[in-house]
Amino acid sequence: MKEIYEAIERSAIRIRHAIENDDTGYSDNANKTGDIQLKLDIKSDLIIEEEFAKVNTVKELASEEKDNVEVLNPDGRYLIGYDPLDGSSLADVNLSVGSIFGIYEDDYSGNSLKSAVYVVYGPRVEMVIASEENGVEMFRLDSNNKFNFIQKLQLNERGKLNAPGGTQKNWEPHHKEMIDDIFKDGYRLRYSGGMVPDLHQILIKGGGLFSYPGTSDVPKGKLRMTFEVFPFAFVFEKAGGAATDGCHRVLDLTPAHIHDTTPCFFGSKNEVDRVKVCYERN
Ligand code: P6P
Repeated sequence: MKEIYEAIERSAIRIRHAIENDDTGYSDNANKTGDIQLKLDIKSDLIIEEEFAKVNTVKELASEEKDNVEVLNPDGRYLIGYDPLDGSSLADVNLSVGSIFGIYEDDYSGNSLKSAVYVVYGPRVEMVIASEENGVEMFRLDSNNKFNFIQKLQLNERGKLNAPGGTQKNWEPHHKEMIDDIFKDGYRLRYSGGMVPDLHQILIKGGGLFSYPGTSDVPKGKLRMTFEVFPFAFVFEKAGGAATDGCHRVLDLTPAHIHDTTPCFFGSKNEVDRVKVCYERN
């Protein structure tokens, strides 16, 4: 697994340089889920592909920016599901963006995850690794391009932040009532439109709720299981929190296709329980 983390570190250093120096404009292509690809999306995906090609234990890559999986080493052990630059459109307004990696064995189901990593490209570049062995560890890039361990991340039983995603006019009534009630309890709104910094903030601040629900126009939600939802569900569970689709533990789900999406809620246990009570009633 160490050589996988090192490939992610090398990729993060190169992607950070691309964010700071390259064109943030749109390409002429769209990905499988219909997002018009930014030149940075394509560049970041290429960088990650190049770095993982050096790792013999990686069997195949499944990228949000590619229709199908790409086989690297038929005898490899791990499958990597990743979003090379999540929230990339925020780069041209100088907001934080991120890369997300799920490290799977055998298949891309939630319970096949063995580790999850994300990188936040913000005022500082930080990498978070979640594993069975070590829980959730945060590292920060220094001026010598070295990632140094900073702290373990652990969620409280309940928090103070609320990050409500999705188009509000299309929220189901029970979802809107739940979100309003959470704000009535004094939670603070923290939502940038970037899943990686928004979830990182909840982890660092000790808790709260991030939600991207199914809506009347997009019942299965926007966020992709393989590349985004499963890796963060793994991180939140290892940090003492939870992740649900409203009714099920997210990591108990299995996508029919690697680009499948799901409604998703990540947070401290108290907040995720609140979601389940609300959704089981409706
Ligand atoms: P909306 C970014 O495009 C992304 O995939 C996630 O990073 C983010 O949480 C979500 O979409 C934001 O979506 O509909 O609020 O713009």
